[in-house]
Amino acid sequence: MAIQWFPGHMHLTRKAIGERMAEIDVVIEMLDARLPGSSANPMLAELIQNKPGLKILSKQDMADPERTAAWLAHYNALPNVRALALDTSMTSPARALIDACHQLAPLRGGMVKPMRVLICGIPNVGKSTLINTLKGKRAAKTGDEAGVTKLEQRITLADDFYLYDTPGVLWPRIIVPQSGYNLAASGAMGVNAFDEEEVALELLNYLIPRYPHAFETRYKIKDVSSHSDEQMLTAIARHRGAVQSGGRVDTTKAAHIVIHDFRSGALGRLTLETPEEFATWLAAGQLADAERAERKAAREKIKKPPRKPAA
Ligand SMILES: Nc1nc2c(ncn2[C@@H]2O[C@H](COP(=O)(O)OP(=O)(O)OP(=O)(O)O)[C@@H](O)[C@H]2O)c(=O)[nH]1
Ligand SMILES: [Mg+2]
Repeated sequence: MAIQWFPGHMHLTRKAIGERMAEIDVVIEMLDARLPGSSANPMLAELIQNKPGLKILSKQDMADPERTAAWLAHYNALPNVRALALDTSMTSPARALIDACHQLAPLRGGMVKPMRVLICGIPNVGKSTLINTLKGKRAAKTGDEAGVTKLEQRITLADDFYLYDTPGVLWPRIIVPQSGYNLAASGAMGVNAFDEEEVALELLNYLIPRYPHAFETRYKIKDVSSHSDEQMLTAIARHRGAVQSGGRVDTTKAAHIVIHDFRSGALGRLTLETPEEFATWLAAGQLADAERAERKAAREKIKKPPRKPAA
């Protein structure tokens, strides 16, 4: 089943970002380095129009370094796009972002024409953490759950440099099923939007063939590649003592553990997609979406037969 999450405040944020855009010089889109393609908002291109854009891959300290390098090369090869990877809590690398903004909007700066930068991205990606790191203190509230920032907030970094923190937004329809799972795994969605067991099984399905040692080390299970995903979940439950009375293993609890370990980095540095994989998923998602639209149009045609011309 496809996972979707678009609560009402996201509609309002989308509208607020659109209205603010006229007075913004650089737009920073924060992507999760473990799922760059899936965490990119397809609505953003239309919102930011022709503004210079900077992509920040956050949480690079938890992502596979080789894959982060591949994603950066992919973005930096695109026209008018610059990309940097950061651990958003580290001060000196975060300051590279200020230089990048000045390069992208060289005519801005000074009291008369202050630099105005808007930071947007999916929930829980690290927008507020980055702002606090740049500001050097807790200017914005942060937290390990989706939807911590509720209202847009302006932070003055220097007399001539303003940053706008925005609440995280997703988009009304996620057409790539893998993106739905990856977003749920990353913590971008509310806990009631998805089934943890389904998301954990998808995580195991993708990660075990690519990072078998991470699972062997973390859960002390030998030869993980010979296990099915369901068997892995059961083995993890046993390893963690998630066994109910009567000896039944608690796979719901094991699913929660897997997701938690992925989010906290306890499984090591892992990335859920490569640029090539994401391009394939996106093409399939777009095709399925076009077919869905066609079927819907055909159904509506049957429902509403054309009116007979007036006699
Ligand atoms: N390891 C690591 N954790 C990070 C990084 N950036 C943010 N986090 C953690 O991710 C969680 C979410 O961070 P926030 O800054 O609140 O995220 P946000 O994008 O402002 O989220 P919303 O306001 O909900 O949209 C927090 O627990 C942060 O400590 C990073 O670069 N590395
Ligand atoms: Mg926030």
